[in-house]
Formats: sequence, C-alpha cells, structure tokens
Amino acid sequence: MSEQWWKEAVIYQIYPRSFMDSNGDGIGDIKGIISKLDYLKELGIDVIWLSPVYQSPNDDNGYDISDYRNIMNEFGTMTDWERLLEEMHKRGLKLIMDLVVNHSSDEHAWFVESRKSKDNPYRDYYIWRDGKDGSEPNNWESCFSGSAWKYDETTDQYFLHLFSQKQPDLNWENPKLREEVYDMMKFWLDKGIDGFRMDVINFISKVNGLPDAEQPDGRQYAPGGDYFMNGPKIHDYLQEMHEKALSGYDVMTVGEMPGVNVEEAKLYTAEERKEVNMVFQFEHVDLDAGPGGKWDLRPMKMSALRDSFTKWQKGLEQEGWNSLYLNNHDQPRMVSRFANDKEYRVESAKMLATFLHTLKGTPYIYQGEELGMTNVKFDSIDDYQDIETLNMYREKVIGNGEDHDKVMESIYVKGRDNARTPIQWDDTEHGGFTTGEPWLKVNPNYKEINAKQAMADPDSVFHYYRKLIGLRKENPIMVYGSYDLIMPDHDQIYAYRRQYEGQTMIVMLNFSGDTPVFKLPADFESKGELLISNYDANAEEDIREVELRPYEARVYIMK
Ligand code: TEU
Ligand code: CA
Repeated sequence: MSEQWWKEAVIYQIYPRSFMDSNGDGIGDIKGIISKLDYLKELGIDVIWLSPVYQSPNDDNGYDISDYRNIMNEFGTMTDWERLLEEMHKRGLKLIMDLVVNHSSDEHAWFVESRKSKDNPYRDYYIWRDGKDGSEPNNWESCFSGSAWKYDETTDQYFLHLFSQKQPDLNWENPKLREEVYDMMKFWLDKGIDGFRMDVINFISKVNGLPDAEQPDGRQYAPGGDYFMNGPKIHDYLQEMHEKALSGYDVMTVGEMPGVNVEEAKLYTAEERKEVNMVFQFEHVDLDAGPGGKWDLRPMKMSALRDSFTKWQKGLEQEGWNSLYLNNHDQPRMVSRFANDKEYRVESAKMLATFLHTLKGTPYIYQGEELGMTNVKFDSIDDYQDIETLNMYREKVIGNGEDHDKVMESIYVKGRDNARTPIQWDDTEHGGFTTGEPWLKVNPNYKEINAKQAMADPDSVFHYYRKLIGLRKENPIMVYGSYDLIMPDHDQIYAYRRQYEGQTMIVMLNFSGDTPVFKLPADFESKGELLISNYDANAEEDIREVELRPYEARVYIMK
C-alpha cells in the first residue's frame, strides 16, 4: 500500500454559512473563515474541505449552484476567496472544494435555457421525459420527499430532480455536459486548489430507460436505489473525469456515495483504476434507521457500529482507502448520536475522537466537533431552516396528519440543522458568531460550550484533538497499521490492535456509562506505553485487566 499525503492528512470541514460572520448580516462568510485560520492551524489540521461557496439561490444552502465560477454574494467575492486560498497556503493548509455536479440550481443559465424549448441547445443538459398516463414518468422519489419529477408547462414534459425541485439533475449521458464540468473543474484546479469533495457523485449515472423502481425510496434500501446509485456508467464517468480534469494535478478526491458497499468502494478507490482516492460511505450512519428511512428511529447499537467499521477496515485493508467520519453538515452531532452529550459529554467527545483518529483511513473533523458541540432542540418548527427537514415535516404532519410531537422528536434526533447551528466561539450573545441575527439560532448551550473556554482549558476537547492529531503525525502506525478486534463480542467495549513494521498499538474504548473490564489477550506483555487517554491514567499500570471508566479511551504502544 502506497504512502500518500492525503492518507496522512487530517481534514476539517467548514460549512461556511455557520462558521464565522465577519459583517454582522448573520451569515458566515469567507472573511470570517480567514479570521479563524490561526485557530485551525493551532488545532493542527492539514486540509480544509469547504462546503459550497458558489453563487446559489440557497434552496439547499449552496448545494444548488447557479454559477459554478463565481462566489455567492453573501459569502464575499472572488478576491476574498483568492485571499483565503493564499492565506491558507501561506500557513501550509490545503483547500478542497465541494463539487456538486449531480444537479445544478434551476436558476443556472443552463437550466434557464434548457426549459425554454425541446430543441434548445441546452435541452439535453438535463433529464426531460414525457409523462406516463398523465402522471410522472416513473415512481422514483426525491431524497427530499415527494416525486423526483417536476412537470414543466412550457414544453409539457417533466424534469428529474433527485433532490429538491430547485435542483434538477444534470444529464451525464450528454458528452457536452461532461466537457463543461471538466472545464469548470480545471478552472478551479488552475487557481491552485488541492482537490475536490464530490457531492453524491455515485448518483450521476442513471439506469437505462429510467424504469419504475421496485422500491421508490430505494436510496438507503437497495434495490430501489440501484436505479440511480452506482449506475451502469459510473466508473466510466469517473475514469474520464480523472483523465480529462484531474490527472496532472497533485490533488485529492473524496466521493460522497450513499448506498455504496465495500465491494463497490474497492472499485472506486483502487489506485490503479484512477477514479477517486476515497469515498464517504453511509453504512454506519444508516444503522439507527428503521425500514421507514432515516426518520424512523432505531437505537444505535455499538455492536452494529463495530461490525460495520470492522467490515470496512478489513475490506479496504489491502486495496483502496477509507474516509473516517461520524458527523458532517447532513448528520447529527456525534456526541449526541453515538455517546453521551450530558454528564459525560467531554469524555464522550474525546473517546469518539480517539476512535476516529486511531482507525486506518483519513479522519474528517466537522466544524464544532473539536469543541464537543451537541444536537439542538428548537421548540418551534419555524426555527428550522433545512429543506429536507421542512419538506418531511410538511409531508408527514400537514399532508399525512402524523403526530407533531413524534415528528419533532425525529427532527431532534436526526435533523440536519443539529449540525448547522453556528459555531460557538465565546460566551457573548449568539456565541460570538455574529453581531447581528444569525440565520439559524445558536445552540443555547454556547455559554458552557465555546472555543474561547476550550482554548483556555488544557483538559478541553479542543486540546485533546490537538494532541491526537500530533500523535498521528509522529506514529505512522496510526495511519498505516493493520486492524484486528480484541474482545469482539463485548457489548460495551470496542477494542482493537493495530500493527505496523513490528510495532503494535492497542486501543480500548468504552462506549457506555458503565465500568466494564477490558482484558488484554494473553500474547501481550502486561505493560505498554500510554500514548493518550481521556482520563488520568497511570502510565506504569499493569493492563492485563483494566476496569474502564464511563466512556474511557486509552491508546497504548506495546513494548
Ligand atoms: O448529500 C447527499 C445525501 O445523500 C443527503 O441526502 C444526505 O443523505 C441527507 O442529507 C441525510 O439525510 C449531499 C450533501 O451533502 C447535502 O447537503 C445536499 O443536500 C445533497 O447532497 C444534495 O446536494
Ligand atoms: Ca456575513
């Protein structure tokens, strides 16, 4: 397995709308990001993945792009963006941009043209079909509720939108569209960026003939999703994209791929196939969903999480590469979801961080994770902004008469705004994010949980992350070592060994508020060198048996 800078890097995701507002309009912006680069440098990260900053009417907060070559007015100007890149490179930080090319905004010039007439030169940039018996061309459902088709009167046809009605899917079958995308990628690559995170990139190839799906909302539950996930030409498109846009630049790529399995991921990430460097897979964030999808709540069981991670760790051990994440701008906050965001919030945040940074793969930190930020509960649905959440609420409560409280409960657990509340910089009004009214309310816990407090406290989650990131730089075993479970059947302890060039590392994680006992396999000596732990631990301790404290994490290098 080859050594690569992007395998050794730690990546930090910025959701710009919620990061830092520089001008008091309540919306995070590029100047705000620049003002926090020293903070990120101190944290020790190597790369920033910037969620979309392009021109957009913001139906889906920038994931609906109306101009791929300009910066959203609310976020600043191209000059501001160029300064951001320069200030980052000056500090040795790399920048990867979000590439959203499964769909554009319906306000993109291509779509404005496309909908004008059937013979418009841009018609085939999108996916248009006649209706079937007076209704939609097929039964596919949008990821954001309702049919995936919208009728357009002008030409009496429907267009496909797997996301919102303002996000028409681009037609990748059209070679002209593909060339436009590659040109646009080179536009950014030539400005000196260091790679792309590719939004739902495994959706770009749809099955021939667009037939009805057996299970319309098959996104998380194949076979339905097979109609537009990992479609027949996906590998051709990615290889062509590599050849025509990416080759010749020393950049990294990560493809966001709902519904990808290990076997597919190997094809996407095997080095010699030249597709993408790694994928964001969704298996572990679908474990707490029932047959009704993400809003159908189920408990998150550690054993299921461990089975899933183990499958991926083993599956991509020799070939391909894993990305490691527990939250992002679409997922709830990790302490609230996988551990305890109340009495053991700090221990939990550190334990989960230990987990992510001691697995094989590239760790991603989502903004605020390094502070142990938590989910939020707003009383009123009017305080929510996310289109996925609002569409779902409308469909279920207003459309189907489902119970308001029950639906709110699912929003509290799964809603995307949990992760999108503004970053809590200090304990002043609105957490120091803005001097105006924030576009989305700040989590009321900002007085206790904020960056200023964390930086001043040597035992904070922030300083723990710094230490972990530093250790990963000094210990290649954390990046490249193999992975094998210890105590594979335990309900509360998730433990493993990593091995690399004759060295062994042991990781013990207690995923519970109890005090279970860790038992070292007999083939080890009784002592190790303690690399890091989230409680005070005696470095000289005999570790053949260790009673772990609630959410305790320890990492040892064995002698
Ligand atoms: O997300 C893709 C995706 O599958 C989401 O629907 C995700 O699973 C969902 O939010 C979880 O409920 C990407 C972006 O990350 C997301 O922010 C966009 O809304 C979406 O694509 C459309 O561009
Ligand atoms: Ca602003």
